[in-house]
Amino acid sequence: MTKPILISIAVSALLIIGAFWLASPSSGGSAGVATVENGLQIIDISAKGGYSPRVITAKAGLPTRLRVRTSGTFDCSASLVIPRLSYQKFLSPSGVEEISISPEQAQGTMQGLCSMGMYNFQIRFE
Ligand SMILES: [Cu+2]
Repeated sequence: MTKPILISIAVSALLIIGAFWLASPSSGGSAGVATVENGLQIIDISAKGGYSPRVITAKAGLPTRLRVRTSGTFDCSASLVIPRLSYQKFLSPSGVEEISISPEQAQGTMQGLCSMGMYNFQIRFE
């Protein structure tokens, strides 16, 4: 094989490895983590064209406050449903909605979705 061919193979191998690295979930910024302040666990989610982050890892059994931020949200992600909490509300287009989750409710996987079920997010209490 000639040298240019070897170089182009090496370059494309690096590009493929780089693409996999960029696509891996840990560097994608799609997963969220809850923070704990004075014993109260806080989870921040933004709602606009879907929910972000889509997956949040939180501690189980802590009093938790879910803060859903809307900012010019005129799509259906403002129509929020959390079945486990029997929560259903049409959020204002801009603002922060605070939803309390009791230690008893903060167990397992809690799912939130838009009223049509096209967008969703998951809180994993571990
Ligand atoms: Cu929807």
